[in-house]
Amino acid sequence: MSSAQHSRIYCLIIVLLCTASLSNSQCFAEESRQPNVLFLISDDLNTRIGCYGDPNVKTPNIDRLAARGTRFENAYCQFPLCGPSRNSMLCGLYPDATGILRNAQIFRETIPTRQSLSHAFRMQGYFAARIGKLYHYNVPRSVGTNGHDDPASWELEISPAGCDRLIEEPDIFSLKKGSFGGTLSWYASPRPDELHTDAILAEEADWVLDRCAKKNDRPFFLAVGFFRPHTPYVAPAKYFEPYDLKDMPVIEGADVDVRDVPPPALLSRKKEQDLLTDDLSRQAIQAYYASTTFMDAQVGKVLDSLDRHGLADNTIVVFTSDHGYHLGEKGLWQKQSLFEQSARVPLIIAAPGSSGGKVASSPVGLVDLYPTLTDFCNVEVDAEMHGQSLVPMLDDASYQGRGYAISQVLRNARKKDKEINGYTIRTPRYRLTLWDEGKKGRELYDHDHDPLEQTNLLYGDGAKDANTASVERELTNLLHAEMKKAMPADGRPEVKNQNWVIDLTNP
Ligand SMILES: [Ca+2]
Repeated sequence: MSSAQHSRIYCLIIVLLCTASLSNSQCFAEESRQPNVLFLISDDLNTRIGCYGDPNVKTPNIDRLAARGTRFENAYCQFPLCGPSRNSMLCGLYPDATGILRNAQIFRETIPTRQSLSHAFRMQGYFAARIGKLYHYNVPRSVGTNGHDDPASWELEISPAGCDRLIEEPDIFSLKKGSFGGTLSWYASPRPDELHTDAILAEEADWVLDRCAKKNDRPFFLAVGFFRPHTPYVAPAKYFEPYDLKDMPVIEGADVDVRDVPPPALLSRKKEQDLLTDDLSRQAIQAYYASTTFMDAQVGKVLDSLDRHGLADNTIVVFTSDHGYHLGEKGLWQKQSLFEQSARVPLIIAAPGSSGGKVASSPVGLVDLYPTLTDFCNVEVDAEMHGQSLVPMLDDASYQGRGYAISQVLRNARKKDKEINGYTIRTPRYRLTLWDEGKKGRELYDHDHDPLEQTNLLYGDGAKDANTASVERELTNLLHAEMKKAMPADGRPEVKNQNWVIDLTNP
């Protein structure tokens, strides 16, 4: 072989190598265009925050996220309780299809082959990490453990515990001595931010984002689940200062308000709440607000970290909560009602390349987040979805989409023969709620005239006007159609208590 032939062959090899490496780098470039996801979720946060129009509560960081994204004015959880809501949201299915209607259970016990939201991202090469509470946790006892987590959902899990869990429990005031998770309880901590669990979560998020920025060969799905303002409302004392006790809004006239409400609607009330005087109510509201502002400050640290690491331009950011929260409305506190205060959640999505400060008002659900994020990030999913993609609303906030949201709850969940199922549908104008198919009560509220849901248009046995009757009929049909879509042919999947760590070698 002549040297000319040699050099031609070398040239050919070099050209082939270059072509191969070019197509590789093009391929990487294409992959790296898949956006990252930063999924921020608060626990038990209602819409009493600045960008939702609350005049008192200070949430400058959530507000600035809203200013650069789309705020969903009418977003609803599918079940106003941690475990069922989070399983529904992270599976993209209604609770009747996940079979999870109680806390301390996970969908791997009912529908083990379902890919959770972050699991779907993992299967397409994303790095998925969890910091804090995404699935159900027994708060505060499980803080510092993985709680009722799904290991297949994450490549990395970080579950820190701060002074609120490790040191301060003996100092926390509670309506029921020694009970902090399900009972109204609060404490203005003398310790600084950085010792508290939620601040440690933000610090860990900074560490993970630093790693993602330095080693950016794969897009990431980072989920950060804050524990506040879930009870116990523990926050550093300085966050209590902006909230003067005398200014805390105590609800009056709840007894009159609920006279037209069927009894199952009020069954979330807890006995110890009879102990709440007006003064204790003010303290509870103050501590809830303080915890909200403290959590907001931690959201700010994570958003700052995203900016500092140069990741904001290619990251879609979601901020939400697992359900809303009563602070005395209807005589109720906490969650598990189907009224607006408990079913409604804050939801903000800031997508790269989208203009900010938009407000979408058509009703949407947390069940929509799975199809939205997979759609936006081009993550292929070949599975049934009960939600809709909200991507069109990120472009045009006036887009109506499906136009309604469904929530449900289970009463007497521990007494099988006394169970009552409640379902509610929220349209842009109305909320219709049926208890045991209406046999145990019906409610209809007209939000155009009654945003606080104080007049049940279906109360009493008297004749209804033609319009009310027609709205009731139309919404009942819509609700039934959606319930039918959610319920598997052979009923809710049964919970089989088992070890839910699935075989990751054959996912
Ligand atoms: Ca919760």
